[in-house]
Amino acid sequence: MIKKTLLWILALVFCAALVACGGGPEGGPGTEEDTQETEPTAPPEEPSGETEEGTETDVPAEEPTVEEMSEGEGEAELAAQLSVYNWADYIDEQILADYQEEFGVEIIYDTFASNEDLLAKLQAGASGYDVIFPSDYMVAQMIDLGLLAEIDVNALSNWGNISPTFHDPPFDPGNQHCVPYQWGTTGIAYRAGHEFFEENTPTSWAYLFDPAMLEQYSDGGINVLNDQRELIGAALAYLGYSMNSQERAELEEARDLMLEAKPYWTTFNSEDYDDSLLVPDEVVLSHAWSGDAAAAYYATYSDETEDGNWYYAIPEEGAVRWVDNMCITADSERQETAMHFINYLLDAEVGAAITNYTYYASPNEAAKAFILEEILTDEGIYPPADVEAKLEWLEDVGDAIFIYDEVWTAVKG
Ligand code: N2P
Repeated sequence: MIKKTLLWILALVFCAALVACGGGPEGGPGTEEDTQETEPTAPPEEPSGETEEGTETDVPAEEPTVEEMSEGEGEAELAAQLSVYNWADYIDEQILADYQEEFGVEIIYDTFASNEDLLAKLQAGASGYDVIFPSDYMVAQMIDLGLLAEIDVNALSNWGNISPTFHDPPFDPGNQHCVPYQWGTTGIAYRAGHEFFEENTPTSWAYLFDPAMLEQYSDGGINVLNDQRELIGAALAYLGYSMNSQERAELEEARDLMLEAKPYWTTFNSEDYDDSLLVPDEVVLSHAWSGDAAAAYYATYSDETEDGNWYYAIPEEGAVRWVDNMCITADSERQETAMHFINYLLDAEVGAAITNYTYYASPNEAAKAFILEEILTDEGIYPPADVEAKLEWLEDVGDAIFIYDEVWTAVKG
């Protein structure tokens, strides 16, 4: 298992190296010496592909028919509705409207803030959700708990669009339950042009946890992810421990570190980067997922200054790399429709429309032809190999999860 995990990580590092070295234009951001700071260099432009709008999702005539896209032979029996539960700001809702219009399936769409919130919803029973989007470690937990339906990826005509790098992940051997949706990293977003950050780049978790550091800019507001594995993981990394530590002493040290930093934090929020937090400048620094930070950069980009207001850094002590997945709940009564919908999101142009909206990296290889060049070459979104080497996956920590719960309750209390 460990060997397989290593192989998977190596394969991903290799793939990312290809993107950084060969995927972008020569002389692009991948040539910078200091790769910690990942300031994007240009605003997005329309891709040169056939799509006019990032959200164009028409299925071309040669695409498989509804029947071919469904699991078995004969007509796909699509349900009248499908209930989808996803992370906040994680799809252009136009894509849902397009699907609805094309196939006559009403999408009931709802969002969650963390893997743990999603798990709690499912464990409460009768959630009614058909398609959900857990991260890697949570997929493993959910498989163990029997919360996910088994799927046959070979029944998905668009499965071949997914890069082989993402096939057969350690958290879901053989992709027996889920297919990858988007991937990214977790780091620090900070305000460009802020006096303190002009002189100091937040390339350490000290910027989130060291009171002496925090004192210098916390009056501008600081946000941390409202996410127990992410925040505890960052504290563990800062202390030099594994982000998957199962040691009580290490986790308690992380708790104490967070309790000392907490008075300087303004909010615990993972969902409102656009509406509050970053874009309207409610904070000056935030623990953040890569795509949300990049989206804030592009949303605040000015042609005049040729810059956005938000930069993103991956701390040198190490950071999380994650992949979110599309899975069907074990108690879904609309599994065929769920498969049909997942297959739709795996389409190359739809996959690109997702990334062109979320600014997260896509596991969909075929989508790359339609993804904005600025995204493909943005090191904050597709990190270069030396940054990749510092990233760690969150894993299912088994019974130690109870210590994480305890620590989280103490920190949030
Ligand atoms: C997007 C949420 C990203 C999910 N707002 C991180 N796993």
